[in-house]
Amino acid sequence: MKSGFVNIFGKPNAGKSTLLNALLGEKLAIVSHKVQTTRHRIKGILTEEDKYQIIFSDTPGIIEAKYKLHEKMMASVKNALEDADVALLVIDVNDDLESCDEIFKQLKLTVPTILILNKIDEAKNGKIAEAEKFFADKTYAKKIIKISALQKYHLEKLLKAIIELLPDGEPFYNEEDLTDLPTRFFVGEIIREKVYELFEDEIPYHVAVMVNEYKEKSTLIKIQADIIVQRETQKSIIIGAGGKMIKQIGSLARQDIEKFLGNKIFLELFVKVKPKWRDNELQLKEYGY
Ligand SMILES: Nc1nc2c(ncn2[C@@H]2O[C@H](COP(=O)(O)OP(=O)(O)O)[C@@H](O)[C@H]2O)c(=O)[nH]1
Ligand SMILES: [Mg+2]
Repeated sequence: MKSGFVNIFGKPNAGKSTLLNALLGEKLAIVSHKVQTTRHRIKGILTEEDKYQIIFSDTPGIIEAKYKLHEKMMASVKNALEDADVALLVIDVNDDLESCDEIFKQLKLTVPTILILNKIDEAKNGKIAEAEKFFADKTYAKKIIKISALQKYHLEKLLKAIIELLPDGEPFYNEEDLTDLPTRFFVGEIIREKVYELFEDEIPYHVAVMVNEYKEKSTLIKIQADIIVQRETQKSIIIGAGGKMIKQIGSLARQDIEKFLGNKIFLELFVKVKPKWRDNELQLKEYGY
C-alpha cells in the first residue's frame, strides 16, 4: 500500500482546481476564469483499495499578499509545502515561463516534484516544445507531464507518475472519504462560485459566504447563508434591481448544491455588510479563513 500527500502549486489561473476536480472525478474546488478564486487549502482523497491513497491538496495561487485575507491564503500555501510528499507544479503552458520559474524557485522544494504543463488543448504554436526546453534543466522539473485538466488529456499518465513517487504506508483516511472538509464548506463555496460567475470586476473579491443553518428535514435540506460584502453599494449590486441578481445567485447555487448533495434543498440567502472584513482577524476567522 502506498499513501501520501500530494499538493498542487502554481500561479493563479494555471488550472489547479480544475486538475483536482478532474483527478477526483468530482467537483470539490470551485473554478473560475478570474484569478484568486481558491482561498482555502482543499483536500481531496483518492483511494484505490489495497493499492494507494492519495490526499491531494488544492491551494490558492501564489501571489504577493495585499491584505490580510491574502496573508491567510499564502499561509495555507506554506502549510501545504511543509507536509507534501509529492508536489505538483502546475503551469499554463501559454503563460510567461520565466515568472513561473521565479515562483517555483522561491518555494525551495525538497520533495519529489512533477512539473505539469497544463492547457495543452489550447497551446499556441510551438509553446509546448518551448516550455519543455525551458524547464529541461530545472532541478524541480525532473519529470514533466503535459496535460489538459479541462479536457482530461493524459490524466492516467499523470496518476501513474504520482503513484510511483508516493511513499509506502497505510491510508490516513477511510476508504470512502472524499475530503476532510465539512459539507457546509462546499455549500458556501458553491454560492461563492456563483458570485464569481455573475459579477464582473472587483465584486467577487469583496465577498465571503457564511452558511449559518444546515438542517436535514424529512424531504429536503434547509440551508440559510449570508453573502458578506464590505460596502452598502456592493450590497445593492448583489441584490440587483428588484432582487434580480440575488434570485439568480440563489437559483444557480441551488441547482449545483442539489447535484452535490444528491438531495433537494431549500436555500435562503441574505446579504450583509461588514466593513473591511478582509482585514479583520475576527471576521476572517468567523468566515473560515
Ligand atoms: N483550455 C483550458 N482551460 C483550462 C484548463 N484547465 C483549466 N482551465 C481554465 O482556466 C481557468 C482557471 O482554472 P482554475 O482551475 O480555477 O485555476 P486555478 O486558479 O489554478 O485553480 C478556468 O477558466 C478553467 O476552465 C485546460 O486544461 N485547458
Ligand atoms: Mg483554484
